[in-house]
Amino acid sequence: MRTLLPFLKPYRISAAVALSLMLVELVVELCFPLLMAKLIDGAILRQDVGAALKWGGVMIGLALFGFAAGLVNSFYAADVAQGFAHDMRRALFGKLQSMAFSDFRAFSPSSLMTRLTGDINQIQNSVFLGLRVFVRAPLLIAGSMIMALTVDARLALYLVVVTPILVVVLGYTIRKGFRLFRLVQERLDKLNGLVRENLIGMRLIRAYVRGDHEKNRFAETNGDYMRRSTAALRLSEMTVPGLLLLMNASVLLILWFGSRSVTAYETEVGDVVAVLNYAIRITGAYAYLSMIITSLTIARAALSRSAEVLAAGSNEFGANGTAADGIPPDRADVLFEGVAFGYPDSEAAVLDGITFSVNDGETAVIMGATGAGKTSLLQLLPRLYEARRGTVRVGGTDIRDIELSVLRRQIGYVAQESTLFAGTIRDNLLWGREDASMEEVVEAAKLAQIHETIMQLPDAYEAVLEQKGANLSGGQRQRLSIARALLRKPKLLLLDDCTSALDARTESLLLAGLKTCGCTTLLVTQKAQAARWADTVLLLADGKLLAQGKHGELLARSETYRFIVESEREEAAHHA
Ligand code: TTP
Ligand code: MG
Repeated sequence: MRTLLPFLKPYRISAAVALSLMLVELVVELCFPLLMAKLIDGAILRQDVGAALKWGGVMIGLALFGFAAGLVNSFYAADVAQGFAHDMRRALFGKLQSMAFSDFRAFSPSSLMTRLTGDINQIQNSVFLGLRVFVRAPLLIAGSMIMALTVDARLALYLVVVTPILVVVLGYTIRKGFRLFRLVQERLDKLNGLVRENLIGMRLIRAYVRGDHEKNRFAETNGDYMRRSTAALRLSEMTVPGLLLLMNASVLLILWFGSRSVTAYETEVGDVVAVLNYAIRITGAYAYLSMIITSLTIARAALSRSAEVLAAGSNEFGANGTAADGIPPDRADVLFEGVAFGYPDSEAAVLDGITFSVNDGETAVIMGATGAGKTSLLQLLPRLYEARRGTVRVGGTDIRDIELSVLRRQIGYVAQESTLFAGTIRDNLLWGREDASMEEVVEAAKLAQIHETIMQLPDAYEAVLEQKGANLSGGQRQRLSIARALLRKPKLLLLDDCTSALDARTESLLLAGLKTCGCTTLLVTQKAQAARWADTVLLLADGKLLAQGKHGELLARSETYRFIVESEREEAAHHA
C-alpha cells in the first residue's frame, strides 16, 4: 500500500469521484429490495394500480440513475488505472536509469521486463477493479446485512451466522494465494528469460542444431509455470463453490422459516422477498469478491516486486558521489593506488594490489590472459563498480570525489561487446554527444576508420541500423562504437578489446589516429602488435599486475611478455 499510494495521489480526485459514484450505485442497489417489498405488499397484494405505477416508476428511475452512475464510474476508474500504470512504469524505468549499476545487475533482465510490463498490467487491472467493484462488494455485503436485519431481524440472522466462516476462508485464501502467486511470477520470469535467451542466441542454436534441446528446456519451464499457476488458481477458485454452498444453505433456511412465518401471519410476503433478495445479493457479492481476490492477490505479489525495484537506492553509490564541487579536472592522468576489487555477489577478489599511473594524454595498453580482470579494471574508471580497497584518481582527484555525471562525461568508453541502438548511423554516433556537428561526426568516423565503410552504404550516415546493429559486421560495430566514444571528445578513452575484429592494417591506422586525439587512453588488447604504440604496457595475470613498463623494457624484463610477443610473431610468420 505504501508503494501504491504515492502513485494514486495525482489521481485522488478522479478516484474520489469514481468511489462516490460507486457509493451511489451501492445505495441504489440496497434500496431495490426495499422498494420491491413496498411494491409487493403495498400495491400488488392489494391490487392497487396507482401505487404499483408509483413504486414501479421510482424503481425504473432509480435503476436508470444507478446505471448512469456506474457508467461514469467506470470512465473515471479506467482513467485512474491507466494514468497510474503509466506513471508507475515511468517511475520504474527511471529507477533503472538511476540505480547503482551493481544493483541493476542483481535483477535479471527478463525479470525486469516482466516487472515493467506484465506486473504493472496486473496492478492496473486491480486498481480498476478496486474502484469499480472491490470496495463495493464488502460494502454491499455489510449494507445488505444491515438492511435485511432492519426488515426482519429473525430471518436475517441466518445470513449473519455464516459471515465469520466466510471471512476466515477468504482471509486464508488471500494469505496463501499471495505466496503462491509470487512463485507463479518467478516462474514467468524464468520463462521470459528462456525465450529471451533463445531469441538472442538463435544463430547459435541453429548452427548447433540445438532446437530440440531448447524446445525440451522450454517445455520443462513452461510446464512448471503451468503447474504453479494451476495450483494458485485452484486454491482461489476452490473457495467459490464453498462460499456458494454456504450462502445457498442460508437462502434455503430463510425460505423455509420465511414461508412458515408468512402462513402464521407473523411476516409479510414482501419482507420475506426483500430479505431473500438481500441474501441473493450477498451471495453474488461473495462470489464476485473471491474472484476479485484472485486478481488482487496476483496484483499484490506484482506490487511487491515493483516495490523491490523502487526500493533500490536512487543515487549511484549514495552520498559520496557528490562530494566535490563537480569541477572536471583539466588533466586526465590516471592513477591506481593499491586497488582491490571484487564483484558484489561474490567474495572472490578479481583485482588485487593494482598500482600504476598513466600520464595525461598518454596511452596504456592493458594485456593479459582471458579472465585476468582487464574489463573489470576498466569498469572502475567510470565507477560502474566501486573498488573495495585503494584509490583511483583521475587528474589527481579521487574519482569518488568527482560528481558521477561530470566524471562520466569526460570518459569515452567502448565496451568489449559493442552495443548499438535501433536508428540511423548518425543517430547512433550522436548518441555519444547530442550537440556534435556533422563535421565532428565525420571527423570521429574518420578517426575510427569507419568513414569509408559508411560512405559505401546506400544511405551513408542515414543508413538505418537494426536493433543491436544486427545488420553490421562485428568489426563495423566495433569501429562505430569507437567513433561514438571519440565524438564525445573525452579526456579519458577506455577501449575494451574493441580492435579484436580489426585486421592489422586497419588497427594500426586506428591506433595512429588515436594518438592524435590527445586523450589519455587505456586500451585492452590481446595483440602485442598494439603494444608498440603504447607509452606503458600493463600486464595483468589473475587480477594482479605482473609487469609494467614500455614495450622495450618489458621485452627485456618480463619472460611472460616476451613469450606473448614471440608467439604472436611466430603466428604471423606462419600465416605469411
Ligand atoms: P574480466 O575482468 O571480464 O576479465 P578480462 O576482461 O580480462 O577477460 P577477457 O579477456 O576474456 O575479456 O573478468 C575477471 C573475472 O571477473 C572473471 O573471473 C569473471 C569475473 N566477472 C564477474 O564475476 N562479473 C562480471 O560482470 C565480469 C565482467 C567479470
Ligand atoms: Mg574483458
